Amino acid sequence: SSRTAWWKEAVVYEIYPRSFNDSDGDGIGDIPGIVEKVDYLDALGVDVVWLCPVYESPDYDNGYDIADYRAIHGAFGTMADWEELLAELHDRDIRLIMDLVVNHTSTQHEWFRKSRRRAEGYEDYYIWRDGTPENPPNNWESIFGGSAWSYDDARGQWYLHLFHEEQPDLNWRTPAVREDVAEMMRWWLEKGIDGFRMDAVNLISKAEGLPDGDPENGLVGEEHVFNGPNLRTYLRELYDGVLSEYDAMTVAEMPNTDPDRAADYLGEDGAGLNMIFQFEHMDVDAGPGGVWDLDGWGEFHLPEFKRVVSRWQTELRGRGWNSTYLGNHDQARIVSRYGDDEEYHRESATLLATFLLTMGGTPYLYQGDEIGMTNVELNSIEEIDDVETVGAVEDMLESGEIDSFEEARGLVNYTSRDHARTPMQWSDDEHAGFTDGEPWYPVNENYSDVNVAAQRADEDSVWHYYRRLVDLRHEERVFVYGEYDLLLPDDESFYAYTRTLDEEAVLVVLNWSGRESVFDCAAVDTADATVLVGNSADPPADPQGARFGPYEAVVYRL
Ligand code: TEU
Repeated sequence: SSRTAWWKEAVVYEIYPRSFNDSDGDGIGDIPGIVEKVDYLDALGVDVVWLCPVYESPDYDNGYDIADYRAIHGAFGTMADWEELLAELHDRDIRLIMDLVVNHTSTQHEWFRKSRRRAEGYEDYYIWRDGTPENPPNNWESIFGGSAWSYDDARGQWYLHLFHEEQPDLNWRTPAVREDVAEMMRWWLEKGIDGFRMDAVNLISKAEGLPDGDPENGLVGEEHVFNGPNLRTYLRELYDGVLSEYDAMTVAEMPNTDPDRAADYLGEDGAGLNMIFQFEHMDVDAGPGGVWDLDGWGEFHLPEFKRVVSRWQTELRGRGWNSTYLGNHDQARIVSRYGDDEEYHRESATLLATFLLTMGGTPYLYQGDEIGMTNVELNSIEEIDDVETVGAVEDMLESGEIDSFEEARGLVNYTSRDHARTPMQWSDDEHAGFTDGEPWYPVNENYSDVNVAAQRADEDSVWHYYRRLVDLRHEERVFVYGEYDLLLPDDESFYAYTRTLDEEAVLVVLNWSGRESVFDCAAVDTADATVLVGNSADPPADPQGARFGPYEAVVYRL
């Protein structure tokens, strides 16, 4: 759609508060720590901060198990701290979106405590089913491993949890649940926030009758839990009842969603969502059984990646707005996964920046990627913190798929969410300047080389390149509103595309490989090309027939 909107023009920066900046020396990042870094965000030039959950939580899943939607987690600070953060961001014209986690709560939420004892009005707040403690109601699996059902002795029934057992799924068929969620959203919007990132929200509508899933599926039950029968209605209800009254943006996290479904949820003609996070490009380097499949992981096939990204770019055209991301708090570090975190660290980190900031759709940057933070080495099960990774490894051990951690180690080191959650590397001071105490999770050992202070002092750094690309996106509307056209779809080295808006056209040439490669593309006329930006000292003036170095990335005006 060519209609303009602030959230289409924005660059979003995601903060994982636990690992961003610790102000009080307890080793856990906190909200005053973010306030200290608001000028940093301003210097980078981002327009919106997406703040991962900062609500009261027992932290089985680092805040994605919420005990009170309207209280700030003590380790992160107070509501007054949060209000100060909002004010400081708004003073710099940076907007704030909050994480909305409403597929499930914590077992410690008062709704669950009431539901567990069948308090009047709360009986059906969660998905309870009869059965004996030996026989769960169906064969569905949890995304975090094991069965999706836990037996609750207090109530004498099973409850459904698509994630950890401490994350019971809310029952969206109960109107009071939907009303409570809507009221809570309004409460935050009235506090002045600018929107929501909606966590795992395409799981909220389960198939009628909760039928058994096909046991052959990667996640047993998946066909009955994603994009369920009432999803569009529930989302539309939130839009009509609350969101439509505010100048707020929404981005809905939706694994297992294709462009046709997405179009049905997006925009005023759909369910009112502004954007979704789709996951198809996250599966390109996974095995057929998903990201925890021991066979086939780590095989990144560039033509397949281009096909997936391009399908979203072209199929949503005129039907909905895209989002662009490579990394976040649930994914391995992008330079380790899609680039080369050793020999071509700077080149590949800046190539990925070029992709993120010149693609169609709103770009989402994850903390630390702007300095090229890398994966760590996980050498034993004890070094894993992430509940998903622990569950996946336990499943493999229990099923006999592996006999020891050693056999899953390669996959864990490729995939674990822990990689994204090591503390932010601010400087070469002790603990990378993240904390004066002991960090809750170890700092990546490479912090003396890879850190913000060093990169801000070096004009050629990854950080300065990100900053320049953010500026460029703000200056040239073609990067926001231009049409996308893929070139050389089958090429194994180049990802190249044009963006076109009225009379303006740009060409992006990414040599997405560790090889020198010659660009040769009859489909584009480069006679008048001029370099807008590039990640090398001496980018080819005319790309046609030119040799591009490993991970060289150049943007041309045509
Ligand atoms: O993630 C939902 C989700 O589908 C993830 O399980 C994701 O697919 C997986 O981690 C990729 O390996 C959201 C949050 O982003 C995540 O941090 C939470 O753990 C999860 O919901 C439960 O709230």
